[in-house]
Amino acid sequence: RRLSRDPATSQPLAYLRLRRAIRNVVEHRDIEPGQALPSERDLSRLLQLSRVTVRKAISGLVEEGLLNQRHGAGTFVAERIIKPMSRLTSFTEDLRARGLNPRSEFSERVIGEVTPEESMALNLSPGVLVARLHRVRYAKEEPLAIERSVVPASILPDPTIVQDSLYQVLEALGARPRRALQRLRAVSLGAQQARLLHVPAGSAGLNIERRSFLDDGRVVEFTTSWYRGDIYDFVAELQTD
Ligand code: 16G
Repeated sequence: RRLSRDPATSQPLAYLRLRRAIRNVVEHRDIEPGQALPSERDLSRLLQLSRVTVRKAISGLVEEGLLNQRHGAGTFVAERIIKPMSRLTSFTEDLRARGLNPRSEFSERVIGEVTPEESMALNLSPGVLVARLHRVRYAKEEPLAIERSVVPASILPDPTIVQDSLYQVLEALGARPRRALQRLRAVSLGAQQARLLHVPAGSAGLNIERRSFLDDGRVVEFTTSWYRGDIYDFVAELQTD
């Protein structure tokens, strides 16, 4: 944190301020998805910032998945939803950052006994109680994903308190996930899932399993999701050993 501040003024550095300003523009949809940002040169002239500062701010937002760069064509607000794989964020946070209003429709919010599969995933003994949430997740009227979350009832005793964001509720309970393991695989969506997601049966989807952990190593969620393949891009930065 200290490194990101100007030691003389203790103000956030210029590129971080610009990054926040552009993030605000995207969040408020002052520039719509698919539309271009002013060129690097125009931004630097307009804002009296160096090209290096502008470039640094933009490349940070490209990494976050909010902006796209097309070689020679410029920088655009991302149209598809680009999810960096190395960040442990929630659906609600991802959508809000894009100026989209997240909403959930629950078909299940109950307490029940853990199944054998869940007890393995959550590291729980047989017979223990878990909270189960089953919902379709929307941006405004558009369904984007189906999600089934299982959380130990010792952490979430009353699943009906989750109205929008599971992670916000967990945070309020002092159990915000800190680390997660995630597996993705390509699937073709069955008739029922396709109907819920408003896409033709057989459309491409991403089946994602996430197990999230607390600092003390307890598993806090086991979530299985079906994300629409026509909307989501999952990206990761790779490094050599
Ligand atoms: C994301 C997570 C899911 C988590 C949910 C919480 C993926 C593939 N899955 O959808 O595991 O439970 O966010 O979102 O990213 P919420 O706080 O908005 O309920």
